[in-house]
Amino acid sequence: MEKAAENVDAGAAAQLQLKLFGSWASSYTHRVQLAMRLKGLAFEYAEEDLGNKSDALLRLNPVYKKVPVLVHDGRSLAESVIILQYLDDAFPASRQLLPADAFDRAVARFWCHFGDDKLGPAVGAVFASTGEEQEAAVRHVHENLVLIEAELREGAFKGRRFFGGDEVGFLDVVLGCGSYWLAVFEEVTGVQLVDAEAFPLFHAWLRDFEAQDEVRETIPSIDRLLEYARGLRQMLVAMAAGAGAGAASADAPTAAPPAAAPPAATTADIAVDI
Ligand SMILES: N[C@@H](CCC(=O)N[C@@H](CS)C(=O)NCC(=O)O)C(=O)O
Repeated sequence: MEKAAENVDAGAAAQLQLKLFGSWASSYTHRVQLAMRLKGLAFEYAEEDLGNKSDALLRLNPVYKKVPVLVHDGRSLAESVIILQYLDDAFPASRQLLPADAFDRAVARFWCHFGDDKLGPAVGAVFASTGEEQEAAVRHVHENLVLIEAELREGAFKGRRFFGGDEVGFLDVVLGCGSYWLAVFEEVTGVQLVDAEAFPLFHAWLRDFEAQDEVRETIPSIDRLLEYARGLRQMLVAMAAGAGAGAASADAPTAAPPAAAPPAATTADIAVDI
């Protein structure tokens, strides 16, 4: 297990009780890492091999068996969004990522749900498909980006630098950790997803988000992500062609979700959880 103690604001003893089980390429893990960095919370990190999950992970998250899992004072929590909300509640003196106003909090949660329920799966479908199926998936991504762009232009987030206001907040963390994959997927598939002219506000927000120190500290290098994504794409396309998981390249990443898909799955059946 890799252990990396974050060396920020070590004053509060409770912070020393935080341990995160994660995976280096997991955007859900990055959400929790980024949130703790923004809050100045020290934590221990345990890297999971998702192809050979540790007994600890299976014990701590027996329901979904996924990362991230956060252990605080010996008690564990799974699901990145639930963990983010818990961190705000459990560390009220730390920078709060959710807005203070009840309505604004609900709006942030709504768009968080949109990200996980619509935008994320749409982007994953582009990555996992080819041909006409991929063209339809790209249209679907654009339909979703139109909705976000409209909120930035004249809706709930009008005039804001970040979704959270002047600083990165809960929704920035949720949408941002995931959105950096857009450029990786564009490079690997050769399909343009975020046209700066079509989605200027979303594009500018993403560049600004990615430039933040805590974000740069959290997101792996583009080269490492590209290598991972190329292997994953190769495996997904082979599986969708009916070649079966056995045809996946030996150096393909050990990403559990694709490996769990049936050999003759159509690309529409394959979920990409990154
Ligand atoms: N909804 C979960 C998704 C977590 C997730 O999909 N984790 C992936 C890595 S990115 C995982 O652990 N996959 C292993 C598996 O599915 O067996 C969250 O928000 O935490």
